[in-house]
Amino acid sequence: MSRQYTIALAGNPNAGKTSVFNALTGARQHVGNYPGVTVEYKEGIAHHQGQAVEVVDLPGTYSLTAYSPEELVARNYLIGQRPDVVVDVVDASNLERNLYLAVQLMELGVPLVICLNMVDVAKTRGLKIDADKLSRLLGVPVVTTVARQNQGMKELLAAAVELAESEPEWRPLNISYGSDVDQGVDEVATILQGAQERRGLLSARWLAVKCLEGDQEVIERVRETPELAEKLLPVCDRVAGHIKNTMDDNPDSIIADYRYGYITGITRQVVSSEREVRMDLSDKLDQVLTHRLLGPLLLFAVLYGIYNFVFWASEVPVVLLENFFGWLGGAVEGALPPGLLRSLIVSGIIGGVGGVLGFAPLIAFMFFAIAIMEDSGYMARVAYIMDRVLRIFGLHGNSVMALMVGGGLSGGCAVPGVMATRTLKDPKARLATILTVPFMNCGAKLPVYSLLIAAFFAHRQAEMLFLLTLISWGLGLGAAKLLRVTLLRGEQAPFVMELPPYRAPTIKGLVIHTWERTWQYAKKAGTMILGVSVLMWAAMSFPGLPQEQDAAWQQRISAAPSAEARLELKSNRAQDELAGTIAGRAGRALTVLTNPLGFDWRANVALVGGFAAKEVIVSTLGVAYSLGEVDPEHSQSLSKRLAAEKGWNPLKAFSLIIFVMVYAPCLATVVMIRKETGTWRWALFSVGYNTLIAYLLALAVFQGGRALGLG
Ligand code: BGO
Repeated sequence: MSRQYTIALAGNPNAGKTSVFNALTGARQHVGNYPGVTVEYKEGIAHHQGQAVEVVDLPGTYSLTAYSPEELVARNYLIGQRPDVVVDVVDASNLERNLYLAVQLMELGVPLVICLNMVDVAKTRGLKIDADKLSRLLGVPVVTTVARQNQGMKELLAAAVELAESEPEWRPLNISYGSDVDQGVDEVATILQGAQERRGLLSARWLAVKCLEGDQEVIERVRETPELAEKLLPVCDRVAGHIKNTMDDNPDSIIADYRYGYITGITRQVVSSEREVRMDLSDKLDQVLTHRLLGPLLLFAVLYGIYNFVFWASEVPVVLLENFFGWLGGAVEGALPPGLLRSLIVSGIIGGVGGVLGFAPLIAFMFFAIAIMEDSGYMARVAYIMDRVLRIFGLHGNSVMALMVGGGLSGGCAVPGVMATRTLKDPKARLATILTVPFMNCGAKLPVYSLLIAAFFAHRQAEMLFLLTLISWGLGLGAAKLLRVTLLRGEQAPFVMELPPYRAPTIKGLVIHTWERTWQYAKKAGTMILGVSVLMWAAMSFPGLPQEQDAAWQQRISAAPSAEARLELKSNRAQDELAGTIAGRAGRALTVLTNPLGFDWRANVALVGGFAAKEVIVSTLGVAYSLGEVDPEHSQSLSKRLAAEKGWNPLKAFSLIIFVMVYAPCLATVVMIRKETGTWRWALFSVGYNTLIAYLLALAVFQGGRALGLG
């Protein structure tokens, strides 16, 4: 005989919990008090097909915080006693508010059945609720009932027993609370992860959320282990302070907003009303911004506006910075004697890092625009709008966030993009999303585009970047669809799009968000990019010209009839020297493959370096072309140099842009894909998959363009 199951009844006050309890247990009830508190405790026995089931009536609560004794009693009972199933009695006529508790129960991870009660009242109010869809979206059984008339009670008990019989694991629901809180939660959860014995069976993430909500009960428990408290509490304070600074609100209210955002995402899909419903400002804005037709049109207009704004605002600072690095290079050139050291500083360090840092204003303005979209809540709407499109390509609604973070709006980064796929429950859709993220235009590709756009499409800068955004989405989605109909074929699971209420972003929050991300970019330029840039410089400087060859060049140069001819010869000598270096030889060896795409050996060298980090493409081109430069008096920016260079033209530039957009993800992303998929197989697959597609596309662009007489 199977053991006796325990079902705990939870619910908001007045949702009909007592009525459900009475209907299930009849007169077989026992009333007492929870130890130490004056909260009443009721339990009884229900019968399902001759099987006795214990039913425990928890105190009525709106939430699972530690603010009131009732909530604490309910929570501690669930955590301490771990009932087999929790039935949450939900008032269908007040669904949005009642689901708040349901979401919290799901975040805790309890095996849940929703009792959708008072459907009669909902009906008289003109509300229609699609219970099946609600069940699919939440991923839990939903049973409609009218407890007062005993309707649906048998079905409810059967659903609860069936779930108990499957001996379900606790599966905590992870919802996103916005990027600031999510990052904080991850940081705190990582510390808690190591402290298994203090967590008991609770998930580190749940405890982390509670710590950030300032939950006194959980914080007291942490304090019982002084070493843990010492590490954890200062981090919690710092994260809470940061959130307060950027969002001008406490973490607990932001978290509550996002829970309601999750609920709104559900109710929008399952509730329809025959009558006029009262709308707040968020609802009214959503009527326009998430409208089926208007929404996408406005989104396009917003994106287009952003690109125009970014180029307009960054034009002067980018030129100033470029000039500054040009001047700095010239000054060092004048101050140091010719030789390896001068070459290292001017070409390797200033040319390489300066080339990347020069784009910092552009990146900063892009981050500023992204911060406005994120902080206002519009980014969540973008996800909502894009969701319908994504489903066609076999991706998930939640994929949007990962793709956005990964550079869906130029300026993201694939590493957090790949990490952001963790909210996706469907493994195949998640894998497809992970493999699609590297197609997006991350912030590291932006300098490459900007360089080539400035050199070859100077009159259409914003339009070009807008076009590249559309192309990257198109290619990413196409590649995802290809995976979903071949290697990753399978059904799609339903999902919920969060719609948190709109907020007016604060200037302080926008500045902090912009600064944090720009600083990350600058730091990368100063460390990783600097290292790779010096390495690439070395590869492009050694072994240098053999002595007799050099002597022959010097002889020709000194015998040159005019200053102009001398300059030309000097330039040829520098190119000759470069071509003989380690990088030059590697680049030349690759030309067999890349000639049909229009790339010369210097572009090849840059592309190989770009595998370390895409910014390195710009810095390597900077080094390659500044090494070739022999006239420090007339030092030009790299884009001008490329525009004037023989063999470069708009078609070649476009072919290179497409290749850079798609080819192998950078090293950091490959490592992250390995981490998130748990195998090198997918990480290596993404290198091969992307490079192959990149090759075929660039080939089509270059050869197609040539056939059309474009280059
Ligand atoms: C009174 N439909 C309708 N229409 N009403 C329901 C349903 C349902 O499905 N389920 C419960 N109710 P509790 P909590 C009442 O008591 O179970 C009614 O707090 C009244 N009482 O009958 O107590 C239920 O345990 C006088 O209504 O909820 C009860 O969760 C006039 O919802 C109320 C009208 O149910 C709350 C109603 C003296």
